[in-house]
Amino acid sequence: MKKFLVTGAFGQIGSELVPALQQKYGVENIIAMGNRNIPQDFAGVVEKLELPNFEGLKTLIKKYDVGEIYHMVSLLSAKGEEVPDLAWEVNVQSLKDVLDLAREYKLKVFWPSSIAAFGPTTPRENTPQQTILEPTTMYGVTKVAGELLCQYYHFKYGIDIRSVRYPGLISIEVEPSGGTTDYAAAIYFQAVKNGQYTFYVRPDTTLPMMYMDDAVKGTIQLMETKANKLTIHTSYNFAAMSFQAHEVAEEIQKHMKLKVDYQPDHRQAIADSWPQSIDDSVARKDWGWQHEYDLAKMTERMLSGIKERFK
Ligand code: AKB
Repeated sequence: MKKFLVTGAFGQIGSELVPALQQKYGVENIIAMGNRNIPQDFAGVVEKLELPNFEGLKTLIKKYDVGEIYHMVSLLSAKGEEVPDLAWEVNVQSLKDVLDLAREYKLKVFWPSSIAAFGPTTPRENTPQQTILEPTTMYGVTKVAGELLCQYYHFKYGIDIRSVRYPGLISIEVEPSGGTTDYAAAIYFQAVKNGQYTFYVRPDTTLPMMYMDDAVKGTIQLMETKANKLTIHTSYNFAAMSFQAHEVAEEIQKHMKLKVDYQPDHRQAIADSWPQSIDDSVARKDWGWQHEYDLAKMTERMLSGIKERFK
């Protein structure tokens, strides 16, 4: 059996995608590649490599006879504004390397885009699949460039590349860092640990969000869909729920005491440049995407999971 290579395997998505792939395809068939935060007790095949590194990646593909890559490594929006040159290198150059290797070794590729591909000129409500892409962050610029590269390689070289535009992701295993939507996950951890959270956005800030179980399920589902069903070769709109910042606090307060205050910082402008809700009907039609978690169900799961982890 050809192997699966996951780059960014120990980041927020990778940490939950890898176990799901291991369970589905066998632990020995998943190569988890990362650079930092590799857990000492990681159960599986692990490789340490910092990207971009074309030759290093090529060596791994040959060593393990890789057939599919989930290329998850990415610098997120807030971090990308601190180090825009590095964001370009990591997000775009490493994708170009993966796509060139996909040509050479006939690889199937998954690559994550984001709602950050949209910008202030995009319709903010129920943002359509095909619309204006004029992001104002370097992260968003790398996502638009990446989407177009994926589509180009698909039509020019026939490569099977699949992608979704992830909303803010909320998960128990790894707290996100360097993103704009991080508050929606951080509040759960701070609620359990300290009973207090200071938002860095206004209470009415509304963004599309998704619980990680749904994100992982949808990602694998897209990769398993027959190629002839797919009509989008840039990246699929992908959505579950949208809520205002104060609504997540109120949902947690139904379960426990939590004090919140609001001190908006530079991330507010990024949040304000993104859509508030996403029309993902094309994903639902083409490959049967359906989310399971809403805010209430996610909150129960997050609070019990975090309490269990830190007890
Ligand atoms: C971020 O906030 O930068 C990410 C994203 C929406 O892609 N979570």
